[in-house]
Amino acid sequence: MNELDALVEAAQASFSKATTPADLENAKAQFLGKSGRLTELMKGMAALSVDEKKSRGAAINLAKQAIEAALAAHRQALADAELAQQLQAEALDVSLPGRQRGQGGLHPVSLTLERIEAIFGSMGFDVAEGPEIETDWFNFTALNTPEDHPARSMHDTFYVEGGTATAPNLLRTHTSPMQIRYAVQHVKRHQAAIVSGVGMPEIRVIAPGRTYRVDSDATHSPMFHQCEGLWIGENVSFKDLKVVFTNFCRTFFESDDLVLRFRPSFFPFTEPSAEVDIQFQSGPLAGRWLEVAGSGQVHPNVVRNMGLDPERYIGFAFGMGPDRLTMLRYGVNDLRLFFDGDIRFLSQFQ
Ligand code: 2U9
Repeated sequence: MNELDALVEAAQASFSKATTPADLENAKAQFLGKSGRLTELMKGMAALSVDEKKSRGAAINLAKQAIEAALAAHRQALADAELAQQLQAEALDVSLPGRQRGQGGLHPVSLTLERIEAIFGSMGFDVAEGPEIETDWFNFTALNTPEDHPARSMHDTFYVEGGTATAPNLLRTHTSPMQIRYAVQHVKRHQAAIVSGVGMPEIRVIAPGRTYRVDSDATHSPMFHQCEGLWIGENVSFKDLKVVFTNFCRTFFESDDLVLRFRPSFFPFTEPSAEVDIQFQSGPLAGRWLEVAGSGQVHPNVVRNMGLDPERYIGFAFGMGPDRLTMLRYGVNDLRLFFDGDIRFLSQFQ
């Protein structure tokens, strides 16, 4: 094999070994670079005669073309390999199921609150929502709760910054403070009619929302929901409470096969007071008395704190726990399931 053929073969071998474009360019420099082996051969022609230059030059040129062709082929091969590798790495598995945006839905307790609002709305009740951080006045004092009442203790109530040393701010322990706020607004708006003796339109309102107490077990959560109701007018009695609440329970539980029982009780803000129990006459819960609410005739002191004369205005109030109502309606036995945020549990209510 002559010297030029050997050089072409050496170049091809060297290019073949290159696995990256940088390797290949280094290999190229060894043959075609300024002091590469082919360039050195060309320099060596200076001493030759004109005829010898012609034939030698043509031979060197052929060798150069062969090396350049080999170089181009290897450049292409490396580029092809790189593209193939990239395609492999970025390959999409089109048989994978698409990522879906899950369908959202309302929390079971929110579903209950919506039902409660719709049912009482159909009986002419407004919905009042307001602050969860309350003052001592609206949460306790206005509701006729004595200074030494156990509910005011640190064991039962979450106190927060703000307020005064003797009347600190707190997380509301019920939604009744919102009803006092609503009633005070209502009385202010209708003050002229009240003072003139014409009288105000009735107060008919429910207050749903989050409430807080220092309490935590299978049936108590430090945050829980309440929905309280208030109906104040000139001739509103326990009879109306019984009608309203019977209608509510039968609609809420979708059963007319259900009876109510009022059991004497005590709350500072109502007098007389009663627990409301219901009993299904058929179905899975039949025969057991279930406590669903507390209620009573609004205490004269509370009516006075709304800015009304208790000799003229009278009415009833009730309070219930939407969390417990949701447990009863769906047969859930642990309250904490509602607040753990486990989507497997919550999605069952959609
Ligand atoms: C005003 C005056 C009186 C609301 C009432 C209850 C009885 C009651 C409990 C039921 C279960 C709270 O959610 S629970 O833990 N509530 O027993 N609530 S009377 O009385 C009011 C409300 C507002 C202005």
